[in-house]
Parts: sequence; C-alpha cells; structure tokens
Amino acid sequence: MKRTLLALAALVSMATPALADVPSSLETDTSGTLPEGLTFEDVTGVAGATPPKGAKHEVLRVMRWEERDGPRFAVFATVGKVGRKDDTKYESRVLYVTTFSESAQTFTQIRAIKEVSSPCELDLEARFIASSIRLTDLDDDGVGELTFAYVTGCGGDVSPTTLKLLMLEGDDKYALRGVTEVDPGTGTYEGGIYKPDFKKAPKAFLAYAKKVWDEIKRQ
Ligand SMILES: [Ca+2]
Repeated sequence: MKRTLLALAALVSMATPALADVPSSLETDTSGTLPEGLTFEDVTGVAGATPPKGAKHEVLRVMRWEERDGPRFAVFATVGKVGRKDDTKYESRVLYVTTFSESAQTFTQIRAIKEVSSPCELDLEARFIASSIRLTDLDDDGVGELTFAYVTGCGGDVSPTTLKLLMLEGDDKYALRGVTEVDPGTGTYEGGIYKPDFKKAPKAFLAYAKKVWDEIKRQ
C-alpha cells in the first residue's frame, strides 16, 4: 500500500496553534485501498466489493493519524449510479466520510457522514474539494479535528450550488452550510454565504472553518 506523508499537515501546523500528537503521524492514501480489516460495507453500508451494473464504488482517500487514545482512520468514498428512463440518462451519487478507531485490526465506527444526491438528468455535481481536507488539533486536546467540504447540485448553468464544510472531532460534528461563490458572467460574484452550526464548539473551530470556507468557496 502506497502511503505518503501529507505535506499539508506541516503547512497547517504553521498557521494554527499546537497540533498535539496529530500532524506528525498523519498519513493519507489515495490508492483506493482500504486497510486490512475494513470493508467497503463498513464505510458505506453498501454491500459487496463488486458493484452491480451501472454502479461505481470508489474509495477516494484513506487517512490515518494518532490520537491520545490510539489510531484513527477516516475514509472518503462514493457510490455512483447511472440509470436510464426512456431516452433520458440519470446520474446519482452518494458521498461518504466515515471515521474509525482501530485496535488490533478491529475497527470501530466513530462517525458516519452520508450525503445523497438524487437522480439528476442534467450535470450532476457531487464531489469533495480535495484542498479542503485538513486535520488539526486547534484546542490541543489530543483529539484531531477533520475538516472537509463538498459540493452537490444538479444543473447546467453557472450559479451558486450547495457547499457544505464539516468539521468532525471525535463523534462531534460542526458545519457551515451554504453555497459556492460564482461569477455567472456578469463580472460580479454571487453566493458564498453560509449558516454556521458550531454550537458548543471551541471558538477557534468556527474561526478556522470560516478561513477554510473563504479559501474554497469558489471551487
Ligand atoms: Ca481537538
């Protein structure tokens, strides 16, 4: 299995407070290979290693890091489907992010995120923004915060589309929910707004999420 140290972790550590035990151990893997002992069904709830006709199962990224209580994994995956009704082609996709703790190759699910995009006959957009995926320990408690964002939408025109940025720390979830910022051709940007859901989060979490949002809102 090919694993490379995420250079991003070093950049993040310069811009944020101490990262406790997290960043030096962060590894990320985009080979599509799950660690031994973890199945696609564990990640997505979708059975079978072999997708049915018209479906595509993909593991996009596996991340591993050390927390104060041991190793943690996050798996980014998608299940896509293409179907036809009469002469119309429909595409749907589900995005998954599932986090696990691991002990002696036994994985225990911590948190599962599932975003369903219904069948779309136009241009389906349902994708993670790679540059949004970060790991921090902003409150220095030895528990990593995993930040990631994704866009979803069904359309053919240039207009703001749904953008969500999530931050997971253990089994806690915080979110900015809004839309992308685009220039529909008028020379003026539209959208880019969000509603924060960071109740009970340490203050630094929302500030960091806003910073990431500003960096990725046009993607
Ligand atoms: Ca933390």
